[in-house]
Amino acid sequence: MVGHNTLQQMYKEMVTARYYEERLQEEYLEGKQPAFDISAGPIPGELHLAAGHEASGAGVCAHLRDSDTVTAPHRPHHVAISKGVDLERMTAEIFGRETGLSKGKGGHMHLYDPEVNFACSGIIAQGCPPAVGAALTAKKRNTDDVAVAFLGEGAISQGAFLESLNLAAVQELPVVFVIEDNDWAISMPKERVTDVEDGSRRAWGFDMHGERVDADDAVTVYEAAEDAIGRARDGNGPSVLEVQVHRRMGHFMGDPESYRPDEDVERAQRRDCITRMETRLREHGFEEADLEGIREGAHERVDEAIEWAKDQPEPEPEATYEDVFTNSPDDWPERPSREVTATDGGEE
Ligand SMILES: Cc1ncc(C[n+]2csc(CCOP(=O)(O)OP(=O)(O)O)c2C)c(N)n1
Ligand SMILES: [Mg+2]
Repeated sequence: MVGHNTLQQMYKEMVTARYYEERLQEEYLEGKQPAFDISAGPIPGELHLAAGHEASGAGVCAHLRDSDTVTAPHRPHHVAISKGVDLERMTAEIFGRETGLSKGKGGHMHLYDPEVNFACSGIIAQGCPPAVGAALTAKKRNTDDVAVAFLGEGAISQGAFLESLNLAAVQELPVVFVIEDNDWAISMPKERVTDVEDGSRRAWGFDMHGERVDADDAVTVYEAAEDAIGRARDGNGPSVLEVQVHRRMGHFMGDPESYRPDEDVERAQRRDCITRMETRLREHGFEEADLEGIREGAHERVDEAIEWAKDQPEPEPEATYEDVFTNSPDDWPERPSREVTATDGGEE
């Protein structure tokens, strides 16, 4: 059963993530018009928004602590916020500033916060092997930490995902794979890339537990994740959880979505997980003023983080090659010359 404080916390994270992306959207569009120029403005490059996915991040991460590992894909903001990634430094990273999580060199798809063991990547399913590695580490070290890998339904046929499932199953690792099914992989509808309607069934081929949450509801996600993460933490092995979410936006900012039927866009707008969460909160006795108070607090926090980030310095051009290799080639030590002795290859 979900408690009062958890409900409040999940709602706070969801409205923080939604408003954060609304603000990013405004900032992103600055300078990119009238002809869309992806490299212009304060946030150059691609931007993938996760509006409509918030229930998944909040419901899953409610069971996690800082020492648990989370990996996310290219649509990471809601998960990062729910995992407790530093909002100021994350924002500075997205704006390419020196004080960003990766000194402004990673951008919005490559956020990394070792304080809370969070990382994401633009390569789909790429987060699965590192999550398995983190789970293996936890098991070898005898901690009860767990790892969670988020991925999209478009990534469930990737080798990285399937091989990760196999290793996790064989080694009984404390890892949960969370598939966010938003029905689309860029412009490709789900049914054109897989015949499996319920992606959590991928688990069955590895004799692993798999479950799908169909409701656009953070509380239902919370309950399903409680089982999956509890199972992992108690040493009872991995599982797959698929969560139905909705992509309220284009694949990335600037996507004209000409491939997408109007009814699908309308459905995503109608089935809003935040509206659903507000109904849940009212059922649990929250008043409108409580909800308004949570929203206001979240908006204030976001506005502050964005203002702070925009004030941060940009990295010096000379810093471009720093942290790319462990050392710059100029610093590499002289290689000791190695005597190469010919062998006849068969004396013994
Ligand atoms: C290995 C790899 N192949 C292709 C791409 C290009 N790509 C970026 S996002 C994407 C679709 C992802 O769809 P899904 O996993 O469902 O996530 P969603 O965007 O719907 O959240 C693809 C194919 C990539 N980033 N990585
Ligand atoms: Mg998808």
